[in-house]
Amino acid sequence: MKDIQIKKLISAEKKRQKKVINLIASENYVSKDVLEALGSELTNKYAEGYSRFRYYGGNENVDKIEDLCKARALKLFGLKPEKWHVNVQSLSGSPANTAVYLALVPPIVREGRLVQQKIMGMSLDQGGHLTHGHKVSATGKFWIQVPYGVDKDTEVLDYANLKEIALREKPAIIVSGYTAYPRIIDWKKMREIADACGAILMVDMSHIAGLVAGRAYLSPFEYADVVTTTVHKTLRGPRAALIFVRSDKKDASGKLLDWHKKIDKAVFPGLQGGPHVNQIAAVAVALKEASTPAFRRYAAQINKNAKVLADGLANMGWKVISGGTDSHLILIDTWMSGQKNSKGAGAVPGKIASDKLEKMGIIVNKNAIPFDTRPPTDPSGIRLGTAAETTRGKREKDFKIIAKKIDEILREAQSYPV
Ligand code: DSN
Repeated sequence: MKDIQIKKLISAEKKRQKKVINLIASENYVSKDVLEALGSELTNKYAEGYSRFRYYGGNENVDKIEDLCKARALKLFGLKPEKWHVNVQSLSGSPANTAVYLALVPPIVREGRLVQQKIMGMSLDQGGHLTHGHKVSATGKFWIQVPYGVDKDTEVLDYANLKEIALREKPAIIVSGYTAYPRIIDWKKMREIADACGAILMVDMSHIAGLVAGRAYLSPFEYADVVTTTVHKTLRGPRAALIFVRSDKKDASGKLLDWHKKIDKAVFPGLQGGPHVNQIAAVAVALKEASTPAFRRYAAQINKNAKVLADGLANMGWKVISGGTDSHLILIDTWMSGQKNSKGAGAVPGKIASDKLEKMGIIVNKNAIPFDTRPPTDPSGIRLGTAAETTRGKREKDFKIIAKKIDEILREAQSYPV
């Protein structure tokens, strides 16, 4: 590379990534093949439109790449093309979720007034995502969020309470799948709740997509109407998103709803112009990698490692939200309302916890815990994930050591005034 400044910075970042223990739950390390596709000549190509319906010439190779990517996406999750459609053009998770709302529950102008529809989504501070209707996101400005959360005592979903909210508020769409929820989600119950109030059921499986692909987490496809996912978390692909949607759904009169056509239109030309073709090729590569037996072993190992990390920290006195994990993700209350427990662990605000860990080479993110009393800029906890370090070959014995290191660093941090 001739640009020395950027070359040096890329090389510094490469070194940083190698040196640290990366426990960011939403990050991973892609293969050389994924990087090669991302850095290919495909980045030069404009391809507005979809396969065989493009607004630019010269797309004979691009059409094949997009078709292959779509076929691999459906195959990986065991979906029949007569029942499911997939859009592979969304640039990332937030635009993908916005495209779903725009397509299926759009704001309507009635008698000159904007009528906003309701998205029932988990609150950000309970583990939801900004695009599940939070007020600072466009999804909370053009739609009305009906928030829900976890049970205060168990810190897991209370489906009876969710049903009550749904029946009272009658949302147009219910979003399940979260960014800071470590436990199994009962998709069947979510389907029952959506049916009870006549809502569309959307699952945002961004965090767990790799686990679903690797059969290490229950698949939502049997129950959901729409499934969105980013590709760059447990699925270990490039930064990108996929939208899966049922194409065979009919209305009460038996007419096809054509949700897939609406979704495609919402992505392009609704929200974006030309797709990033290099990214689509890299997604295709990652999807092929995720269909191998080696990836299944990887997904199983992510879960095993997460359990060891959660148990290790719990045994050393740290409060693990919900008491454990069924995925790659762990939420730790480092603050415990300012108290230390009988094992002397606690009373480290999330920001200090994250900063101190980073100084010692362990990268995490500070995170709100359910019913947090501290501000989002310095919440009560940290979020950990095992996907990235599992890619680098770490096993249970390594995560026992990592738990011990985290405990040591946080205990030292307890002695700093807050
Ligand atoms: N930022 C992602 C995460 O860390 O979960 C979600 O967008």
